[in-house]
Amino acid sequence: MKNILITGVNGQIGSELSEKLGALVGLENIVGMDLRPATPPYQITHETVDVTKKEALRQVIEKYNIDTIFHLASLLSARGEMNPDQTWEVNMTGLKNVLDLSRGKNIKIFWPSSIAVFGPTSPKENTPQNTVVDPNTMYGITKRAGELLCQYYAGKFHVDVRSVRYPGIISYKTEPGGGTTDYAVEIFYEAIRNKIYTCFVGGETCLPMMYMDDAVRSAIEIMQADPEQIKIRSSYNLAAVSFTAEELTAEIKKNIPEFKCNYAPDFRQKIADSWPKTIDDSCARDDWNWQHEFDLAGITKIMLEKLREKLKL
Ligand code: AKB
Repeated sequence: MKNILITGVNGQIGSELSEKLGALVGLENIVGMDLRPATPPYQITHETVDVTKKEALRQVIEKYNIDTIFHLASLLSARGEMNPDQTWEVNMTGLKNVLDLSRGKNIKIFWPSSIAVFGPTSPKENTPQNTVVDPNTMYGITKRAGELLCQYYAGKFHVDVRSVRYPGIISYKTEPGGGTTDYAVEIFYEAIRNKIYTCFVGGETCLPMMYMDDAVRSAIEIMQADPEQIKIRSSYNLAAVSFTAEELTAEIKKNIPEFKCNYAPDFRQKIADSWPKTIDDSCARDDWNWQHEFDLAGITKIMLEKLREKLKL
């Protein structure tokens, strides 16, 4: 990892991954790429380029002599349902461009998949690494197809591509956009600002979640692992904690007793119901020693503390 390109750098994960990687290899060795211009503070070189434009992407890779790509640019599940065509285009063409341009070039790739690869008939509890995958959102379909594409390029063209199936990611720096698990971030903002939140999934909805620091560390650790440790070239199940919206509310109430959460499920409920409640990530734990750090209490404490600072409340 000498010259790193991060696509989708302005997004929830990209903005934090760039900081962590900067501390590791030097900010001068990181290029951020996004559809949108750079967001302040301008710490790294930025290229405003669309991942679906292969020639423009090639120029960025060549200009900076890129040897590692964290390919994060993607549309998420809820937004994806509003524009399935664009979701296919960004998620599939973008990934195929990155894989094609890395063939024969010794470029290592990290690409995030998601629990969205699972669907209505996948087991819901302790969902195994290998099981029924029948996604019913365009986002989930692109993630599953993307996993198979990664596995194919690794096998046929020896592209060193590594991937994890992220759960919902909770963070305070950059807000997520367009995901089904976004309620688990929005709830903290509203608890602090207004002490009331209307949650778009029901209180009983249980989904796997992870704090951003764990998510970023998993990406770096899987990329630092020896190639022999990476036995799965589609994507690894990855887990930290699972909790219901009600359990999250109860944890926030320990800190803000007057906080009230109402539940008004919308179209995202069906998506949430199709996803696992808990995940078996023993392959990641066995193969490259994955371990999460943050539990629900830890996530709640840090989110409330950091958001109070950020919102000056
Ligand atoms: C989403 O909700 O779409 C994402 C995901 C679980 O991949 N956060």
